[in-house]
Order: sequence, then structure tokens, then C-alpha cells
Amino acid sequence: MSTFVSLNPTDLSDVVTEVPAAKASDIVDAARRAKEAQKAWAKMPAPARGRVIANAGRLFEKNKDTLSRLVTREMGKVFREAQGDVQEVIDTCDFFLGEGRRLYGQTVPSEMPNKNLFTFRKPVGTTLIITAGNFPAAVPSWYIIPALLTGNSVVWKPSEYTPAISKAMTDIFHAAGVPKDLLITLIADGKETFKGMEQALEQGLINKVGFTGSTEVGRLIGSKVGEYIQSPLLELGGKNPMVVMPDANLELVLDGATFAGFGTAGQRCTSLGTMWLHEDIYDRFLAAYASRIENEKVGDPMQDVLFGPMIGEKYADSHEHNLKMIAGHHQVHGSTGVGRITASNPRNGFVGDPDKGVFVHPTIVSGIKAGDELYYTETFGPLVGVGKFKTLDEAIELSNGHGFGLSSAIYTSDPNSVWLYREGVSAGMVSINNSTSGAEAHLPFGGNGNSGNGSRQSGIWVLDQFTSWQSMNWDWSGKLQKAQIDNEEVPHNPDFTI
Ligand code: UN1
Repeated sequence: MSTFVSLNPTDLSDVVTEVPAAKASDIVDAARRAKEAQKAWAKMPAPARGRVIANAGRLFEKNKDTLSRLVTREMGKVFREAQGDVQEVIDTCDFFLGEGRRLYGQTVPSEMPNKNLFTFRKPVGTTLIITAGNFPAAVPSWYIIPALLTGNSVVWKPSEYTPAISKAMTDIFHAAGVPKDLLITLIADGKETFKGMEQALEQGLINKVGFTGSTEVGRLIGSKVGEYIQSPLLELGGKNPMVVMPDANLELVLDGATFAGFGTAGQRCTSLGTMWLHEDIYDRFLAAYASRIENEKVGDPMQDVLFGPMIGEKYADSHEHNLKMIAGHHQVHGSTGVGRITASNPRNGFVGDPDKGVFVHPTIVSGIKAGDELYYTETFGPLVGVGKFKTLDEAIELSNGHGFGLSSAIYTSDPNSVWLYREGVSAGMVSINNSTSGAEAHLPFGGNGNSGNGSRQSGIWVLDQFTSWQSMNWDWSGKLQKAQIDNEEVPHNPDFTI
């Protein structure tokens, strides 16, 4: 039997867990069981489902410290961020436990007497949720919690890099009262997952696919799901811009760009892609940013560091590959080397032993221009581009021209720039004087263009992903009243003038 072994990326000799690798047929079986389990769950009153979500929230709170430690151990983000990852699960439970008592439909007036119109939300059915390793707790919860609350079942395929975290999460949901077959978690590779998804769709076992990951895979999933007349929930890549106007508070920008670019080792879909600095502050800010990043601590994620290891070897390899996009007209800043941090390619002030884990140098690449490969490629690692602009119009064009549209930020003290940027930028999310990353759990989360198909997660907006509207009309007049045809005209004088 083949298995997945997950290793601690801070210390590769620490085996976190080993789990069986699921096959396509396991995914189909799971979807069949989940479809069966959904029937009774959908009949349960929504407020009762809300109570189950409340139980889950309490259990996540009780287990926050243990789960956060596991997040740091298995995935490598610094402990403070791991706590944030788990807190976002709790926040999502807080939001949706009350939704069980709302899930509002509408009463709508009819054009006929003695007739009433209504709308109801109906669960879509069985969902297949495929998530990435960078937010192993928060992002899955953005799918699982609203999907369950609205009466659906879930087959969850988490990242192969975080099986222990996803098992712990699943156990918590089950302990909270979620029936076993209503949430089934399987670890499979991409190929088997895709095959399983296709077969489950073919057999009518799945009604919604949710996917967080690369644009490339999102495109494959989107086209396949489209063949079955379904629209997936897609949360894909980003090349998130941060525009700095000359009137910005540069101390604030420094903090924002440090966290946005290098928090989670740049492995957030909301991580900073390219900073666009107004020409008047370009040299000054670039020097300050380079020196800040040079002096930040990198290393053991349980210590006080800016960032820890990459999620795993694959992510470090892809970072090294991305470094090849650095061209002759670029300059490199931010560390004592580029690529892997090792004893022979050291980082000043590294915390811990770099040779034990998967660590890479932070890299700032200045001189970015619109035509560069680095301008339009998502890098998903501690690599930040810096470029220059003259006018706000130009900054807006640079913010949009790569075709992604997830997160964006502008730093300015001028409200006119704020409103013009908000209107002009194509991203689904805009931060004003704040990092591109760190979205709150109850605002719509998602992107446009290469970042997504316009679907949104979180808050009330995700309800439209996991429910479909059913309209009902009830004619109690005792006769057939034909809409648009049998309507009474109110007598009036069309020629009247005063
Ligand atoms: C992701 O990287 O897929 O806004 C999600 C943020 C986090 C979520 C990131 N709350 O940075």
C-alpha cells in the first residue's frame, strides 16, 4: 500500500505522520457515502446544525494551542501565525453558528391577489473540497463550516503535506457531532484526486467542487466541472500589488511590506507580489526595506523569527526555479545569499540549524518592469519584486496588467488616491494602508481573472456557493391566475397634463 509521509520542514528527521494514499475509487466511495449521509443532515433544522458548529468552535478553542503547535510542526509557519490560522477557524465557527438561525429567504409580493411568493435556500448536496498546505486549518474551514451549516456533506482532500493537521481537524468536527460520513477526509495525489472527481461527477455523486491552489490546476478543475454544468468555487493564485504613494507613512509601509512579503515565507495566496514605489521615494524606501529584511531573523518557527521553513522540498525547489527569472536589469537585496540557506550558503543571524530543514533566503528583486517574467508570474515564496511608477494611473495599470486579481494594497494619506485606486484596481480585495495579506474571516474572500472565477468565500457571500435559491409561488385564490396575462389594469388618464 502506498503512503504519504509528512515531515517537519524545520527538522526533516522528525516524521510527523504516515497515512495511506487514497485512490480515485476511494474518493468515489467516499462521495457515495457522503451523498447518503447528506439526506438526514439536510432534514435537520438549520439551528440544530448551527449548534454543531458551535460545538466545533468550542473544541477548536479548547485545542487551539495543541493544533497550532501541530500546524507549526507539520507546515512550518511561525507559531504566532499558526495560532492565527487556527483562530480563523474559530472565527468562522463564530460567524456561522448564528447563520443556522438566519439562512434567510424572502417573502415577495405577487402581481396577483391572493397569491404569495417566497424564496428558500436549498443545500447543493455533496461537496468535494480540495485545499492547499499553506493554510492547513483556516482555508479548509472556510469551505467545511458553511457547507455543513447549510446542510451539505463534504469529502475533503487536504494537502499531502498536512495530513496530521487535517486528521486532527476532522476528529474535532466529528467530536462536535458531525456524523462520520458527512465529513470524510482522504489524502490522495493530484492525479488520483482528479480521476476520482471526474468519476464521482460522472456518477452524479458530487454537486459542488471547491478548490484552493494554483491557477493551472484551477483551470483544469474548472473545465472538467463545467462539463457537468456546475460552477466550482475557485480560489487561485495572485500577484498582489502594493502601491506606495509619495504621501504615505513609510514606517507603516515598512511593516506592511515586511509581513506581506515574507510572512508565512511568502506562501500565502495573498502574499505581496510586486511593490510599486512612487519615483520620489523609490531609492529611500528600497534602501530601508532591504536593510529591514537583511536584519530580520529567519529560522526556527517556534522562536521569534519573521519566517520559518518552506512547507516542503517541492516549495523550496519551486522557489529556486523562480530565482531564474531574475534578469540582468534587476538588483537583488535582502540577505547574505539567495536560494537555500545552508551551512555553506548561510544567512546572517539564522536561528537554528538550516541544514536540518528546508529554509530559503528572503529575496527582494528591484527594477521590475511590466514586461518581466517576474511581473506576471506568481512566485509563492519569499521573493518580492519592487518597481517604480510616476502617476497613479500608471500604478493602477501596473497593478492590473499581469491578469491576476486577488489582493492589492495602496499606502497613501490622500483620500482621492484611495478612491481612485479602489475603483481602478481589478483585485477582489483592496487594503488601504495595510498589508495585502491578513484578510478578516467574514468579508468576501476571492479574486478575478487568473485568481478565480468570481466566486467568493467567507461571510454571507459564501452562502450562494453552498446553497441554491428555490422560489415558490402559492396561489390560494381558488382559480388559475395567469401571470403577465390576467393582471387587472388600474384605470388612468394617459393624456393628462396640468
Ligand atoms: C491563502 O493564502 O490561501 O488573508 C489564504 C490572508 C489569510 C488567508 C490566506 N487570512 O492572508
